[in-house]
Amino acid sequence: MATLQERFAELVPVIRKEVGGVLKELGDKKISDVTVKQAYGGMRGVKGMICDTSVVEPDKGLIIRGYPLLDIKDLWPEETFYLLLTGEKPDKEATEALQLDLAKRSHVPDYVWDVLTSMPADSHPMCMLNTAILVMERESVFRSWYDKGMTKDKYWIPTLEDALRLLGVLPGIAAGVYRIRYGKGDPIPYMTNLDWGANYARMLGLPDPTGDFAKLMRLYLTFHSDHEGGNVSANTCHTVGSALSDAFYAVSAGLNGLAGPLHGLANQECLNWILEVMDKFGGVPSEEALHDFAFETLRSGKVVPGYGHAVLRVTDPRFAGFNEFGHKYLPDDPVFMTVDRVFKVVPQVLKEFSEERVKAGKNPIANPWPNVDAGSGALLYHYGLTEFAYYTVLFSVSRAMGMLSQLVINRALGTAITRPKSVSTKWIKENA
Ligand code: CMX
Repeated sequence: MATLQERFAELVPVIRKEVGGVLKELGDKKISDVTVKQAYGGMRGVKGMICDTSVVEPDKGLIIRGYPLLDIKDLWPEETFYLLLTGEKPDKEATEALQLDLAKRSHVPDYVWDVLTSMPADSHPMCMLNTAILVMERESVFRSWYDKGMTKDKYWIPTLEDALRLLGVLPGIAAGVYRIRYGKGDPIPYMTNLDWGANYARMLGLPDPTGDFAKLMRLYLTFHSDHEGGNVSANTCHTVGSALSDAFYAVSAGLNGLAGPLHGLANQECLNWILEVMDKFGGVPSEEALHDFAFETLRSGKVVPGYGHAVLRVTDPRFAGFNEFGHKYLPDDPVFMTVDRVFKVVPQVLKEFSEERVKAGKNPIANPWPNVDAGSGALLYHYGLTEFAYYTVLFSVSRAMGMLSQLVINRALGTAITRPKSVSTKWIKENA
């Protein structure tokens, strides 16, 4: 089977023709209306952008290139990247070629370590990761070709090269951030004969005698890779990339959005909340205790992290997949048992609290079910990754695959610079 680069090169004329045809035939059709509430409300539900890598169905969750996530949960992350970009699962030969391509690009330059080791000791791991990505921007092949002069039809070629460089180097940087930030010793180099996910697990330096942690990392990296185009990280990466900022700028921008507590940072908040409950009740709490603690959290004006979603209206299949992993590999772990019990109790609490909110004239909580962040932390904690401020970095390495595949596709299609029209409150009052 063709390498990723060869296959995507074959597909570029095909997708250009397809999109050209769609635009010619359907260009003037209407696909969405926008209410005033949506304009003020984060454009929720407004159909105003295209993403072909994945879709999120409210009642099904993530579907990558037509495959419901749980049907492809055994794909390794690099295979997932191939699928995201081309719409096809790679065979063994194409996977190995991609693994080699990533390994060839995995060397972290010394200047990155110099910058990271000179950052203040209390820097957030997400800030360290993003700083490292930005200092590597000088390596952008896209910027170098652009500065020399390049025709638009070639934009995707150096963008794919930047994407591979970033994906090659990200596990090493991310693992290095962990080791530097938490005093775990020198960064560990990438091993060429090991897959991408297992490499990341190994470079973190945590003991993994059974290889189960590497299995978790592969699952984790596939699960977090993409969630269609409108979420904060993907949408931000897309917007910044649409200005022809290179992949280093665009991915870093997206990850800065992922660092927000309502988005990717929720996974650190989530485990924090679980440990707080366990601390308060001296171990795995009873369902009654959890019920009361969840209400206490909500009444104090805080969110229950890991629950709710802007699009989903069912249990996130990513949560379900992690939950299955927990039941298989660590059923007796007290943190996992607490997460599992929270899953039994919190949806009902959120439903009740939502009714209270509605009676008080507030918005209902649209989705009381767990999202991806509710379950992953307990699994990482079990394998010794106990520094939960680090968890969003793991999410970032994975999400880079989705953002980069979307970026490369958009470069191939020559997608226009993002520029929606904003209106003023005065305009709304006069015109709505
Ligand atoms: N706990 C408490 N209140 C919640 C809630 C939760 N888990 N989920 C939603 N609500 C509240 C919202 O804060 C909002 O309140 P206001 O109207 O007073 O602002 C109200 O319910 C309506 O929100 P919604 O329509 O149900 O959800 P949104 O699309 O506005 O927000 C999300 C979605 C994820 C930000 C929200 O559910 C939330 O804050 N969840 C907790 C944080 C979290 O888990 N984030 C991770 C999401 C996954 C990811 O992107 O990585």
